[in-house]
Amino acid sequence: AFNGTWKVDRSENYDRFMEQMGINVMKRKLAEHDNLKITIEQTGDKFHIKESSTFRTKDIDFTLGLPFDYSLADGTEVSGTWEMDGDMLKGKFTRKDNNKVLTTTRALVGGELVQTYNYEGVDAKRIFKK
Ligand code: MYR
Repeated sequence: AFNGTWKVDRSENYDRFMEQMGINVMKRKLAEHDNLKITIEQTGDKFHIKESSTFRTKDIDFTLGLPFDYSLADGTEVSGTWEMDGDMLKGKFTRKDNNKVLTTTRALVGGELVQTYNYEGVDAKRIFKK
């Protein structure tokens, strides 16, 4: 059900979230208009994700429940897992530089893909359309 190509439509509190992540204002301004697009291909508990944005293109493979490494567009490295909870994907990732935890979820809401983010008490959302 997550399968398809999703383009970011709008964001909520994303600038504040990135600030909490320690990203400087210049990078935040660029990231606000990153035209992020993700293509999700799920086969059983395996996911293949193609990420493309103004920053980069990247392929990611993971299996639900198995830890993997990922680097954020600003180079911050994290390691963690995605798990399925009902119809929701729940991710928990730990930054390698400071051991702090970033949690994220993906859910389908009214035909849109809603991704939430939390880091150190700050919540944000990005909402994608097909
Ligand atoms: C994926 O499923 O797309 C790959 C794994 C995602 C890991 C965590 C994503 C957090 C992205 C936060 C971006 C914040 C930039 C400061």
